[in-house]
Amino acid sequence: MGLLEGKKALVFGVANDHSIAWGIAKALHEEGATVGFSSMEFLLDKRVRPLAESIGSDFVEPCDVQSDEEIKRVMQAWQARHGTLDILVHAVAFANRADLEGQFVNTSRDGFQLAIDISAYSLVALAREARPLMTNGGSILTLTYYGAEKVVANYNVMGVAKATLEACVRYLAVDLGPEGIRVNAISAGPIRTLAASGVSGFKTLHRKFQEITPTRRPVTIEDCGNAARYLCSDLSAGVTGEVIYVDGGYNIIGVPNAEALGG
Ligand code: 1JT
Repeated sequence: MGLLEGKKALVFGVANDHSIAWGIAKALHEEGATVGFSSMEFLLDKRVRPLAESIGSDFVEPCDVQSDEEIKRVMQAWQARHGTLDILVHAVAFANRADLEGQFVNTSRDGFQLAIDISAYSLVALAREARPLMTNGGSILTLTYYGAEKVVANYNVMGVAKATLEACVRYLAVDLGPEGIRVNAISAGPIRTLAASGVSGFKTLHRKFQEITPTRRPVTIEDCGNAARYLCSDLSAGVTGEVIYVDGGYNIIGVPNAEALGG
């Protein structure tokens, strides 16, 4: 019997089969959860619907997370179909490509607001609308990255957005905790997703990561899915407001050994 038998999960942010959100959705399904999907409209027919169907799901709704109305509409559609919600996965982020290279000091006001609105505020808005459906408590899970806490070259405004997101996780955990709703984040090592592809410096970062991280292998979307089995089930009933690293131990390293540095 799965850890999530009878649970209902809604996953925001699948783009394709390389998405961390897809790794998480697969794992939740394997544990017995019913899984629905919401992503940007242009991704749905070609990418998301076939993936959803492969795990027996026909709840696939478009959502622009910058719109409160669209978020409300998706939650209403979920309520009409499933009544209640147990698990909310937020795997959504965006920044202008131009803001993910060069100096952070050059980030425009618009670029800054855009990154924070889509990557951090959207968690608050989704949590607020999901809350009334989580009548039996629940688990809210988001995705972050090490660039939130230490400076990672080129991550720039996304680092600030992820720092904001991690603080939102803590404040939401306090607001929703009394209702049995837990809120946590997975801080994943670099994974070659659609979001990461083409970002300047990502390829090098991905290669260097494997040489330095204690496990000496890349982090996979299945690794993230496995952490999600724990964070979305009662196994983690005593855990909320946390950032859980799925990074092969990268974050514990102060100075890597000479071998890892390449000489
Ligand atoms: C976004 C993008 C959020 C890439 C992201 C992300 N979170 C992690 N990555 C991968 C990454 C990107 C850079 C990096 C290290 C990891 C792109 C679209 C917007 C949202 O720095 C070298 C830039």
